[in-house]
Amino acid sequence: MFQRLLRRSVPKLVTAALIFAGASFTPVFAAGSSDLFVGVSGPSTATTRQQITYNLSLGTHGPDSSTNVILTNTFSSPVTYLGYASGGPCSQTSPTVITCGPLMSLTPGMAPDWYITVTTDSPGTLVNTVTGTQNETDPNPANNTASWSTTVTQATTADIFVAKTASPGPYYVGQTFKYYLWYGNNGPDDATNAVITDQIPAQVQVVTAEPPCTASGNLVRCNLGTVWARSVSDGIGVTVLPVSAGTVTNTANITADQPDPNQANNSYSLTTQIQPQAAELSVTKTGTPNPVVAGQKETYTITVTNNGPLTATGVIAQDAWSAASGIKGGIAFKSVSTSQGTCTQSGAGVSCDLGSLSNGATATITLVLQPRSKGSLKDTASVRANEYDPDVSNNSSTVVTTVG
Ligand SMILES: [Ca+2]
Ligand SMILES: [Ca+2]
Ligand SMILES: [Ca+2]
Repeated sequence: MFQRLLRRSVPKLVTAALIFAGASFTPVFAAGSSDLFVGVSGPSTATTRQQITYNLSLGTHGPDSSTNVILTNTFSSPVTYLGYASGGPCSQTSPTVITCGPLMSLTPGMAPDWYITVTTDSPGTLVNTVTGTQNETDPNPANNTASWSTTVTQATTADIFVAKTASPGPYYVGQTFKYYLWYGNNGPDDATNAVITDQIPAQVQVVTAEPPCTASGNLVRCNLGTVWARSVSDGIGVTVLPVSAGTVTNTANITADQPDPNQANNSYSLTTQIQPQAAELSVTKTGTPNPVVAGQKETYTITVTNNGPLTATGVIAQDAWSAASGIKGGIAFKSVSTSQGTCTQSGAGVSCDLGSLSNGATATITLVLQPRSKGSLKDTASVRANEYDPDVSNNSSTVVTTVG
């Protein structure tokens, strides 16, 4: 049904079109005569990615007005169209063509200026050829085209970079340490308005940042100004206070005005491990004399050291002895004393409650035993505290004494 209707209607439409084309027809725009002219100017030099603005001028010497005026900008290399002012509207129809207009009526005496702005990534000579068209017959087509040449040089580039280090670890909750920000410029050109930004994770709080860096909360920003080509900075310290244990990954970024051919080194991530609050204790012991004569006294000196960083609390040092071989006559406990706290003996051992030891402090325990016959005497001291100890390898110490 529908196809039959279509078949019937098509011949009628064709007939109507033929009648229209064959009739005497007067166009809407009267094709008068108008000497349209155009001009173009712009910068004679520019760099890649720099904005280039062209001034497009147009007018007519008459006698009639120009109507439906369109200016076509044809470029010798690809451009990016950014916008127009005082005219237009314009649109980019291909990488090398920007079309402006139409201006419906341009009367003799009118001298409008249109402006368009582009950028280019291509160094070399950029030629913009502007051609005006109109509905009217033009007695002088030669002035309907104008062109402007701009020498485009490659913009400067600078390979800036940033790096980050930290003061030597380990790092503990409650103990400040420093991050160091480093930066530089591999060139080839100087970098201007270089800025480092570093958003430090909340696990560590920023305490202070050295100039030229400043901290706003945990965001560190460093306005570096100009970074000379082929230069490397000193480290800029940022003092932080860890507030929770775990892994902290922190990324610093750097930017500058110039295009950077190597973006990979414009950010730097540093991972640090924050330990729980800790006190690293160690114990050493010596025994004199060695060898000792059976029946004589053997004196052990046990030294407990807190290597920090926190004060150790509830420090307990224990010491146990035994016959590694021989000493059938047994081992007699003679005495124990300590520089702090109290020691108690029980069987073949003593336990000393040393209380607290501040960072860097030591406590000394003196133990006297008497092996009663020949053999080998083994004596082991150990230490522990309430705080986490990141290195337990040094928490015990053994001395073997020959009894002759
Ligand atoms: Ca003309
Ligand atoms: Ca770079
Ligand atoms: Ca230890």
